[in-house]
Amino acid sequence: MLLSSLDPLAVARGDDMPDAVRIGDTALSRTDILGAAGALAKRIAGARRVAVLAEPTPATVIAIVGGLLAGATLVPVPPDSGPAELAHILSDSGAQAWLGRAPEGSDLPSVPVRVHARDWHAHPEPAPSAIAFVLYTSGTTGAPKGVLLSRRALAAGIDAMAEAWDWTSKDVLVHGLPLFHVHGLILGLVGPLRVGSRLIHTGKPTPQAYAQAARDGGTLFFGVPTVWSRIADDAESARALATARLLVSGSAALPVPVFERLHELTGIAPIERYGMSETMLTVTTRVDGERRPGWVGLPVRGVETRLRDEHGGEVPHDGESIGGLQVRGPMLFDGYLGRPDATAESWTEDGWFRTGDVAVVDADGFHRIVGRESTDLIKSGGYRIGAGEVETALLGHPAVREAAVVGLPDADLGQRIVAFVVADGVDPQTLIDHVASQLSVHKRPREVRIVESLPRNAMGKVQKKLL
Ligand code: MCA
Ligand code: AMP
Repeated sequence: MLLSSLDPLAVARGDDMPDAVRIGDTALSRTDILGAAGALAKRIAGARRVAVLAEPTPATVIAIVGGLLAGATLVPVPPDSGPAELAHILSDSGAQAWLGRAPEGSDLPSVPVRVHARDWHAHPEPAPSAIAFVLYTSGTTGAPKGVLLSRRALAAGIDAMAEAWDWTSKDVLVHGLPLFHVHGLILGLVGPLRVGSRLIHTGKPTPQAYAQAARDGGTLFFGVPTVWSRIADDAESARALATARLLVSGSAALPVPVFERLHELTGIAPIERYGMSETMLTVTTRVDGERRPGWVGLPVRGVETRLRDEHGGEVPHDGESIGGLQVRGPMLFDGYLGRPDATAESWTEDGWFRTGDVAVVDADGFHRIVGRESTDLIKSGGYRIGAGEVETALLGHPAVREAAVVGLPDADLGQRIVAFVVADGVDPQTLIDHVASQLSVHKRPREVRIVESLPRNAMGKVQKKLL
């Protein structure tokens, strides 16, 4: 069922549902969520931009829904952001207050989220072009940029997935992903509220928690490849998922052996889908179509894709020729906050978004993601991490003279962050902890190698391919 309204909460306003969202040990009914969110929305009426410490808790669910009801722009903040990352997100976004708990070190005011408060005042639906979320995401250099996602884009992105996967109010969605990215937050929380399906958020995405959620009636499971690979290694948990309707993988490439092992253990061929913070999901395999290991499928409703070579020339869709993937469609972002330069650079003159990914498309329109154009964007555990941001954090340590960060292949994480560092008298673990304390913990190098010098070309630029 697809909604004509752009209101992301339209269905949730329908009949009550006792455990619409289960998160941790708490079950929230639709009445709980909308009543408490309504009370919060009333208190923040007129607020423009508000931050939410995106812990997987009932208070976060209510803060997000309250912000949406009030028509404010929400800035979800990773709960483990270190001081450098937190300061950047708060100043760059211009957030005026926290909804709910404020992290240490922030002097912004905080508006308490009262889970048991109720208010049923009607809030007018903001314009479709109103920005619902600013999501911070890493680029190849510099600090993360704020991706502006409108209410119109949210609705289009969620509805396209609902159509491709036949996701309806009969489903029970299960995942344990973070609530500050498109995957866990937009698809994974706003998605079920818009579609009207229940959500079980498992806190952490462990194999045991997913198996338990399957026993509790979960039908539609989301995970990043690291989650699926851990499940595929735990045959007993994997077998419990055989009762599911769909297992969906995304945010990074699902290794073919993991696809096959999951298929073997559950009897279900996983759905793979491709997207970005900037585009939400644009390509997926479908509930009623082929699910080819290593391929991400077809453009979703309203999306067009094309391949271009480095000079902007056409690349044939022959299943072999590799080109830069460009996309357009109604779920794309409205630009990077305060960064007209970066926004302009990411679009072609004729209005296509340059994903920065390299792909092939076959004659039937099936897509395979081959990799990224830049080695400076790393995908580790499904998280996108800019090498430049980690290098800046490392260079902030007094013992570090030079640093180069790369992603090396890793069986569990897809890529693992490895830092090559020229430094005096400091041990690797100290530097790992230093990055973990400045940025989100998942941005820490898993390995630091102290070296005499970094390989540089004649221009003095570090040659990462040699590392
Ligand atoms: C370890 N820890 C440390 C340190 N070392 N803490 C501080 N300092 C250190 N040096 C702690 C951590 O705090 C954490 O504690 C624990 O060790 C494990 O952390 P970590 O090793 O980082 O986690 P993991 O178990 O390896 O995580 C794997 C994961 C995670 C669960 C798969 O990577 C994950 O949630 N990925 C999802 C990413 C995602 O949603 N991406 C979507 C973006 P404790 O456990 O106690 O807290 S993509 C998107 O949105 C697009 C549009 C799309 O396509 O969907
Ligand atoms: P993020 O903005 O964190 O979602 O990161 C987006 C990037 O994740 C894309 O540009 C791709 O490089 C990668 N990505 C997302 N989904 C897939 C997928 N199914 N297969 C391969 N790479 C993916």
